[in-house]
Amino acid sequence: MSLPNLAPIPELYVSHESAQKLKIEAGNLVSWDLTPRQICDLELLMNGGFNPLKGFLSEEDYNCVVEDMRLADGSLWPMPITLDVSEKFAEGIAPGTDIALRDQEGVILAILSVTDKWVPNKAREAEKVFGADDLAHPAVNYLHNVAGPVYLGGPITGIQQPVHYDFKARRDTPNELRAYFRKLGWQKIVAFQTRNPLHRAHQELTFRAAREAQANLLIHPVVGMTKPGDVDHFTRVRCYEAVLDKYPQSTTTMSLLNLAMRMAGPREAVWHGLIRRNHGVTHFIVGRDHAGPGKNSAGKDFYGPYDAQELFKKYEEEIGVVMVDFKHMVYVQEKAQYYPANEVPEGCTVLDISGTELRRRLREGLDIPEWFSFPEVVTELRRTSPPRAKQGFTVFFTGLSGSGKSTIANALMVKLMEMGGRPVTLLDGDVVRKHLSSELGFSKEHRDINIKRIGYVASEITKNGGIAICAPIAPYTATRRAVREMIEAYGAFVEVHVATSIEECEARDRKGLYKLAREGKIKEFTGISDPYEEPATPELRVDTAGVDVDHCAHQVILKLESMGLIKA
Ligand code: PPS
Repeated sequence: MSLPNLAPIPELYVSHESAQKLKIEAGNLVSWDLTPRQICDLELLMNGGFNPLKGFLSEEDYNCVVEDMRLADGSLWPMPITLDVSEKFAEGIAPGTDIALRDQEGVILAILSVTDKWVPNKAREAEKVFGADDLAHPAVNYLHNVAGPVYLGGPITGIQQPVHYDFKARRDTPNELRAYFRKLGWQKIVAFQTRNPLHRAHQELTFRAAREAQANLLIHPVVGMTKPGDVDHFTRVRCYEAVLDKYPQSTTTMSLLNLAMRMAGPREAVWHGLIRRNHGVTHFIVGRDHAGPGKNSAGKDFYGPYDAQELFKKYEEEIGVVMVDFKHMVYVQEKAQYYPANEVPEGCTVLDISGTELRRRLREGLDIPEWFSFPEVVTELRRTSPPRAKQGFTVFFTGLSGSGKSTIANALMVKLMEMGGRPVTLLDGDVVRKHLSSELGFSKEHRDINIKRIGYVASEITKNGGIAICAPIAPYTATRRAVREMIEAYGAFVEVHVATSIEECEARDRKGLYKLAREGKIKEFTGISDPYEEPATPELRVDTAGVDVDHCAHQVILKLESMGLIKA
């Protein structure tokens, strides 16, 4: 295990000439438009990052991976890499079919020769792979609410790599990294996996890890998909570039990994180890709560803080990579330097800033001390995360028809326009249905499309620094959550539940729709013949019964002030 085997590993690409020919032939095949996550998975399948996988898992491999973290042939593999598709697409596919896999612009990247098609037991997958069938886990939510219901498996013939326009020089395939290590004569390489900006503590710990292992260092950040709400990878890579200068020259390199993380804690750590082995590294830093997804729906951590280290240790030999424990580094004021938390000299003052505290300081434009981070990193973070009062945000009203959403939303819009500073757009339920969704009805499928359209427009407004006010019924929790995730990538999402009771809405019946719904003349009417799932933890809940509109809108304004989104 001590010296790396840096010989090339198998890739799934065909030769350049064959690729040209295949691409033309594949134009006649039935095609599947890959999702962003599938593109990440496909890239690592094709370039050997997921070696020994030869394609998307077959049903037998899938079952073995879910149950035992192994492929059917016994090789260690902890993560199901599956091609999930819609029921409609799956209808026309049978084992023996070849499918052209296309990126989001329609470019054919690979051919999948289907050997297996099955409907997975997603609850079982969630329990075994992620530890709980709990939608608070981002990958479990993805599994149930984003991934298609049918899985296709089979070998891949790689035609071309997914195209990246950003940071091209920093992206390496496993074989490119292996060749680089060979060329420089690096014998031991310790990799650091990260999805966050690097601050001084990270720089210290990675530097120490490399020194202790007497190894060179590979900073290997994930730029595919990370946890919803993370700092975007463009900003992070600019921050990493700045930190790279702080390491002793020629001991350290950085490469970007287009991995779609699952935040699966212990299983994910083992998976990360195997992926790094494929990239030619010998050592891997595993931290406290590695790839942790945060709290479950009962407010408890999904995994114990050292579960990932324990599982990695158990399989270390098979992974073929030595685990280096992550040392939690803290700043010791009197010594003006970083120490591992368990080695702090007695009587000294320890300083630390948590991730939550850092986000608060960025949000509120407060000081971030030099002992904590590098000025270049802070400048970069401030550039992309201006104080909240200057960022875009979305106020998303949800509630029954006739609950008063539109009226409050209108009043709020006027009040915000009176304050000035940011453009305000109102996406009212009825207005959206007229201009964006006129072809849609009120089935679950159509309501979901409608809400996701609203979410998309609101996320663009938020991204560009504006205020979006949405006021649809939005009856389903999962869809509201999907919209929240879209928006929180760019700014705050303020969910306001207009909690006027069904009795009150029906008594008001401003549009006469409840009467028609009771008479069965309008089908699938929310609250009467169609469900409304109440938000469990909205940012604000208002009830309009006996309260005037002005007061309700004022409550929202106070909430926005308390969140730092507007200044009094
Ligand atoms: S949804 O579920 O969020 O897509 O609904 P939304 O786009 O907000 O549209 C709701 C408005 O459409 C009218 N309407 C109905 N509502 C609920 N169920 C059924 N079947 C239905 N048919 C028509 C109704 O006027 C809603 O407007 P609001 O402003 O909510 O009263």
